[in-house]
Amino acid sequence: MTAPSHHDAAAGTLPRHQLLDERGEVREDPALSPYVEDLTLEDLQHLYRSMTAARRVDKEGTSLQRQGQLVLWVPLRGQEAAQVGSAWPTRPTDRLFPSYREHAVAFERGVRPAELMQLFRGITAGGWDPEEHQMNLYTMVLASQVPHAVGYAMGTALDRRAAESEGTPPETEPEAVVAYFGDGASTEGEIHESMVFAASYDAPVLFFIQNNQWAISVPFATQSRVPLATRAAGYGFEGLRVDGNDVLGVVAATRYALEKLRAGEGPVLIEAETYRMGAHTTADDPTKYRERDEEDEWGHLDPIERLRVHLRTHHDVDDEFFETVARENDELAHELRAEVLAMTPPAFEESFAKAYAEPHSLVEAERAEYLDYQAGFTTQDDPRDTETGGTGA
Ligand SMILES: Cc1ncc(C[n+]2csc(CCOP(=O)(O)OP(=O)(O)O)c2C)c(N)n1
Ligand SMILES: [Mg+2]
Repeated sequence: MTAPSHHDAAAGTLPRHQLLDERGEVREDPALSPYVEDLTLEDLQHLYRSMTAARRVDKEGTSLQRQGQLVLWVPLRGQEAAQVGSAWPTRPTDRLFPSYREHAVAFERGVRPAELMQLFRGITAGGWDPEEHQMNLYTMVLASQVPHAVGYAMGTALDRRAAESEGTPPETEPEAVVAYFGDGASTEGEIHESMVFAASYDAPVLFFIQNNQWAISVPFATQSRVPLATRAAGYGFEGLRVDGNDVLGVVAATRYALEKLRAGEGPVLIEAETYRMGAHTTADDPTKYRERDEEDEWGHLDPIERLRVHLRTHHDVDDEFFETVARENDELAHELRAEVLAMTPPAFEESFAKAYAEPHSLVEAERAEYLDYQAGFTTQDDPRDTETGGTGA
């Protein structure tokens, strides 16, 4: 079965790369196969571990939110190959700019699941140290990270050129930048501006689009008449369309793109065609806007399942490995849960101090209003809880 595509009219204009098909069989692709030729069994097992760990953490995130322990959770289920496959080939010195669903990318960059969940528990407005992981913090404002990514990429290229002209070229490989965004975000104006600048200045930036077929309740077909990868040509750089549920295809496409960026051959766009198997967030109910048949169809294209089958049938990986990984993932999830439950959220009024670096009269007024409101309650209970909230002043 091939992936359901909403844009068959223009599909013939750009090949869709796939190296590991739905049945776990490897396909030959002259352009991309050479980029995964050196992968060892250990590498494949690492990819499998990362993808399944991310899925297990994701499941725990949803449970924790349902139990009132997280403010919100943003599920990634279905997008593990796109995320792990694109993050794994990056170097520690490369800089990544995520949206808000890139948990598996963050884990691959060494962010601990508990660090990431601090944001979703309201402990912090960030979560991890962007300098330590060379990965920016999440942003909920669609596409806002992409101009930053392009500016950062332009800056690294300029720094390098300046150092070279001064006769002090860095010994390290040129840095690459990856900007992650979704099919929905791709229609924001900032994306157009980013792509124009990136092209004009040959910025070493990879625009990595996870086309998960939905922007909350808006289907991809409404957002674009063409595969998003075809748009790159209009800006004058290369766009690749890849099966985003095929981790080998994503690794290969990303390696190819990073090599091009490091050689100073301008930006690259990758559209990874994948599927958001769960809800948009824990505040969303997808049964209201999409058909069960569609979910079932994509269920057969699961990115983890095909790697599992491949490892079993072509590398003799046995039950013991899969059982061990499952057990390790459960342990990870249990430790994560304990760590999350031990995090004490700060008092609500403290959030006012975090709006700006300097005091601001409007924020001060809001804080005073909140404290006044809170003082109207006679009990220590949360005033937002009307069951126990005192006088209701
Ligand atoms: C500038 C802006 N407009 C609207 C929203 C509301 N919003 C949040 S997520 C979302 C859909 C995004 O879809 P997509 O880019 O495909 O990413 P996905 O959630 O599918 O990963 C929208 C419209 C927002 N966060 N920011
Ligand atoms: Mg989307």
